[in-house]
Amino acid sequence: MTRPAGSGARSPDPRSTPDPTWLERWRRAERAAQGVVDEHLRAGGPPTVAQVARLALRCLPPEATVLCSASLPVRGVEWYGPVRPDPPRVLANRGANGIDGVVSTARGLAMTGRAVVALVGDLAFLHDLTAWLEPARWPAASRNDQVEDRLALTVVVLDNGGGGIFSHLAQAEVLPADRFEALFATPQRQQVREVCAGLGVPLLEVGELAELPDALSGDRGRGPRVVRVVMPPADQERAILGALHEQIGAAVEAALGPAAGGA
Ligand SMILES: Cc1ncc(C[n+]2csc(CCOP(=O)(O)OP(=O)(O)O)c2C)c(N)n1
Repeated sequence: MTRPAGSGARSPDPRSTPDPTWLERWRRAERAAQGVVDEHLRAGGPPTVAQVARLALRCLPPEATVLCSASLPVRGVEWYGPVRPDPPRVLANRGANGIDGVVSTARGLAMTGRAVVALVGDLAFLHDLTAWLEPARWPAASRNDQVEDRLALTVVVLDNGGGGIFSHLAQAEVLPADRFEALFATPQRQQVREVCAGLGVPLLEVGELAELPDALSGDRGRGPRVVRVVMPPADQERAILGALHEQIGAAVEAALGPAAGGA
């Protein structure tokens, strides 16, 4: 950046004038925000992506690997995941955030011997059904049922009946409901359950958040399985999360006090 000619003024070196309150203020803001999300976790009601992500990442052991799918699951983990000193490893597919191939990625990770928990939306799950067909297609001679039986793979399907992310985007505001559903939300009915039954994939259904920790810990390492979390309709969840964001903002402002705006 060029200085005005002849001004001779030097902007202060930010490193030489540290604000002693800066770090403490960030910490206060962080504690306030985390407190609100913790309260939300205890709030009950239909499970939100914030609750599922926070609770899953809180109760999984450090040696677990979590694979996050687009679109709400990865946001849930990024925005509401707990802060802990020994977090599980969190991965997501690179690229244009496709919803394709997520279950296959999870299966590949599990085949390296890791305990893998994949958090996926219902459309992402339905987009990659061949991930479940693969072992059945292998000829008997090359199939290794022992490996398959030992896979510690849990695919958690956050089933909000279609592409929930789109309820958070502009098209939800401007399109009539039926057009929005047909073009973006693309809800599907009961398909996760039916597909699991058809493919012989063990399925556990979770209707209450409190059931999630047990669902994640049970039977790990006994072959791939699906945990379907029944989520509220996306527009209902959007309203809950909108209120949560407002509460976070208010708590952070209160924690920082009146000087916050000028700093
Ligand atoms: C291969 C591919 N097709 C389409 C999209 C566009 N897309 C982004 S998010 C999304 C909906 C995902 O729905 P779901 O997996 O149920 O997750 P949710 O939005 O409910 O979290 C779609 C279709 C994409 N990212 N990748």
